[in-house]
Amino acid sequence: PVTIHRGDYRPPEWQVPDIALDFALGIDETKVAAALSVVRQADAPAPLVLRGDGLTPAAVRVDGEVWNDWHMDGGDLIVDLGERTAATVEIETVINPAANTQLMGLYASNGMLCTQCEAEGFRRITFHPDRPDVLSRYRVRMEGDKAAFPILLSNGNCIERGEEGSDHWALWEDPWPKPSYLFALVAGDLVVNKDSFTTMSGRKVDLGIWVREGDLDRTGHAMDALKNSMKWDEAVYGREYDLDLFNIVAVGDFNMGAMENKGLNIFNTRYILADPDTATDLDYDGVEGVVAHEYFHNWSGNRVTCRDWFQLSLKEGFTVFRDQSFSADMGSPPVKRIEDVRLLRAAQFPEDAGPLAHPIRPDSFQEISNFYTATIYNKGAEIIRMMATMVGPERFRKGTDLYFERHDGEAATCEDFVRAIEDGADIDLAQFRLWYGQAGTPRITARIGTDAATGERTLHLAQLVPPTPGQPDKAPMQIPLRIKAFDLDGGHGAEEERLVLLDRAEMAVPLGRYRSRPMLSINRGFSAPVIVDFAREEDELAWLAAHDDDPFARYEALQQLMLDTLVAAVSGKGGGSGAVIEAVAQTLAGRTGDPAFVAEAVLLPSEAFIGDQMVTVDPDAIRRERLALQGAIGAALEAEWRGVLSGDAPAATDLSRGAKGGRRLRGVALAYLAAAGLDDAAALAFRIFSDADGMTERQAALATLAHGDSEERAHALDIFYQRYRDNPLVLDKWFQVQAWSLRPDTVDAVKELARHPDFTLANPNRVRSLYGALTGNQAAFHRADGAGYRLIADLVIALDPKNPQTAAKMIPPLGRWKRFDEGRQALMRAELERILAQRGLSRDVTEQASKSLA
Ligand code: HT7
Ligand code: ZN
Repeated sequence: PVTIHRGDYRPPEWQVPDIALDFALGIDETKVAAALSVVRQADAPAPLVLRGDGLTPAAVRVDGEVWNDWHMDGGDLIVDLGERTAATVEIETVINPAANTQLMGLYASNGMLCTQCEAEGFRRITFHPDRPDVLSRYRVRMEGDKAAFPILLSNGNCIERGEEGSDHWALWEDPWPKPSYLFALVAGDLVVNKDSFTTMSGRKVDLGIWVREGDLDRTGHAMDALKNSMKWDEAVYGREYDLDLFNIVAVGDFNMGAMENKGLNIFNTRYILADPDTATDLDYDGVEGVVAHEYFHNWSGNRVTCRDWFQLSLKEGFTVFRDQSFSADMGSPPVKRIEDVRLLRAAQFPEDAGPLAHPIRPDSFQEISNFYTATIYNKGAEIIRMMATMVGPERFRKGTDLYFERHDGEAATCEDFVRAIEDGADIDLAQFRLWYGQAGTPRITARIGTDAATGERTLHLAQLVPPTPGQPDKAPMQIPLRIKAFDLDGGHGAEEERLVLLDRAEMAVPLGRYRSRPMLSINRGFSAPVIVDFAREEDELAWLAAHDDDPFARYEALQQLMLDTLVAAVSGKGGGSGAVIEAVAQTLAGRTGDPAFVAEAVLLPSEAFIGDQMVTVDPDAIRRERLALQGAIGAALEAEWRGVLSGDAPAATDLSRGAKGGRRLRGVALAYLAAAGLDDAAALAFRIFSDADGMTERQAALATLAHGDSEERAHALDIFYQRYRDNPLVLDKWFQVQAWSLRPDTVDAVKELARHPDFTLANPNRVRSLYGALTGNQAAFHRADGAGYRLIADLVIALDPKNPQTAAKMIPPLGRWKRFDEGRQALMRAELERILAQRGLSRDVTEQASKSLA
């Protein structure tokens, strides 16, 4: 495969200011006639390179004449336009949406036609430069059978429509120039939830959420989220929507979460459909967050787009930061921060520590689809967050205002963003820029020193950015650390939080005079995406868990206490669980304040996160010790957990913060009681399952039962299946809870479930719900005999010819082999080699598997 390098970027030789597309729609055959008005940018004659993937040109015309000066270069169409500096190039292609199992380009999903063009899907529809720095105004005519496709949608505004026999057609025009990756088209039998929003300048925008008949009453939450997002972006960033129409369409077969096409977002149904009976509170939050994310792209991504795909984090990191801030404002800021950090640690830290590590602005890639990663998205968001932390909200807003003003209508770079923040917020980010180029999670060691004569305390900080593939040596970064040193003796007066900018390999920070060692709260709010090594005694962590005034820091202290206990137990140096039980009890005692926070804080660290603390991960010991600690906490605090569960659950229709938090804590309480092995645990879980009036309680109880081997387990799984077998999103949950199970036979169960009549490789949600859940189940996936690895490799091999993008996403867990014992290492490598030995492997899987072996 060819490697593309960031340094090789050259501006386009031809621009395409206008493009007219004419679609004659059919499920197995769609004819596309494209007319590209092209304008040469280069001084000297240059061939027009139009990218194509699986296309054959049925006809080529230039300025209305049949044209023969063209040839194919691989899949691309090269048109020789001689001395011309401008021309209209017309090309006809024919595509088969029904055969498009990759779900890129124009494809059929459940009888409807839809598109996915980011990153390089447009070239599967028609020949085009298909690069984000070529921006065009689009005029799209679509025609098709009225009965099959009663609804015809594209970007912008519908300016004309008409009928011809059994066909009808629509003409759409988008006034805003856009790159091809933002093009979209939908044709199908859909119903709409209509609403409107009046923008800050008083313009009325028509809103529509389009779904299948029968799904309409599950679109209310998405609509509320959309209107809240539009309002929030005006209030917080001064960004107003810029078309008279904003449509969202939900499709069942989708490779990712959603897509921000201009004026016509296309969503995975998972992030649109929600009602209390079928969606959990977390699903509701997911809908809100993704609707916001896609809407925010209208400015951070569409109005200001990316120059090339190496700049992907310019739109994704910034937009994730924006959607995180929005969700925090809509709910509980500390809980949202905990969730975001937990995700970063679960998905991004391992990526940064493994063979696929890359900076948020990568230097090279083979297949761009492989770079829609937690690093680009979530670490990218952390890097924007650090800039916001360093300058504060007002100056940050000045910076973003300047960014939008300077680059509106342009294809920009990460460097453009940093420069706008520098100029608008008045800050020097010269050293901070290293975050864009250096991969790896910085490790900070912290130590408190004392001057015995004066009582003066000093915080000694040292940073190390670990080597990553292709980057053996790293320079020290600029790392903003929010710190506070509490004085337990009261001699120090009121402590202030401080922002320390660690910008050298080593640094000493004077703390002041403290009679006894201060309680140091460091990286409060997770102000930097780093790992802090700071040895603290149990009692210090317990004090911070109970008293720190930063809720995130309280959560961190309790997690660290749990982590230290678990790591010690796994390495055979366990000192008992008393301190953890005591700290959990204390936290639980404050549950009336914010039950969602308490629920997060008392959760044990995941098996994977415990493994990340170890030199060699021992999945079986981690499973054993984690279950033991969970059981001990469950038993010791049985009365408290029962207290949480006593009384009725909040009504499922109550989506207030308190009700959601209450349900979350009830789920945690049930899990602790079950882990304690109490005689009535299965019966209790089954009763909660049966009495539940909504999916949050029902799924939590089912997941708890799924870990065990009670009669109630089989019964509940059967009831759930029978009730929801016709609802694909809920059926995904049925597959998922079984693949998450802590039972020792989970790999065999997953193998069996893959043969279930409702399992299909054609639907990415279903694949993720079964196999994705398995790779997240550490002890199952890493079963010592390699059965988990074999299953995933078999999946990759079977899925690659159908959907290489989804297949490639399953590989990274196999690439973490260096972290395991020799036996597992050999088994994991053997599966990666087996994948690579397949003939006709996609570029996506080849890149991921070969890099994973390195
Ligand atoms: N910007 C969107 C990316 C996306 C995508 C990328 C590759 C293949 C399929 C895809 N679907 C959507 C999603 C987002 O970040 O908003
Ligand atoms: Zn995005």
